[in-house]
Amino acid sequence: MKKMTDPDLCVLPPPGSFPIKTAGATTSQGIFAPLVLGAKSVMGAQELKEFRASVIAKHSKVIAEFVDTSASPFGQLVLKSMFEYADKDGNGTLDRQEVREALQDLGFDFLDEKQVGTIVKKADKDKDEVIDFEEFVKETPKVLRVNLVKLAKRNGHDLGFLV
Ligand SMILES: [Ca+2]
Ligand SMILES: [Ca+2]
Repeated sequence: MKKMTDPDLCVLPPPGSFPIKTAGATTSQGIFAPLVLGAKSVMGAQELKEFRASVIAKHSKVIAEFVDTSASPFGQLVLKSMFEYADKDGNGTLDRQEVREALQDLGFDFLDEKQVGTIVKKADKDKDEVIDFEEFVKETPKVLRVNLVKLAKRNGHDLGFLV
């Protein structure tokens, strides 16, 4: 019988660190980086590779699925990170300028000033000229669905899907 009780085997640290600690640490990457890192922690490297391949192949579908899961706890977390990212002065609401910058950062540079105004107006249900988190959660999935699909068609896979 072999000895199976080597204590060293039991005290090995887990390989790598889990990328689930902070939302703020990932803001320098694509805005979807938290999504991909989240996927990384539940999938193996091989599955992730296949996931990436399928993302590239079926952008529009994946985007639609993300938008559809935005009501899930995970989707809520992503929306919260996005809101905090967009709220540059940290006052808990997004003004038109912050919305415009966030849309630019997302790569939606095809939106002109008028279109940004329309988005803000549509999202601003209580007409106080700023977007609070509740309004953001309601409107963002729709805005993302429309514009991410446009963006994906335009420039492929540079959305932070490929962390
Ligand atoms: Ca703000
Ligand atoms: Ca408002």
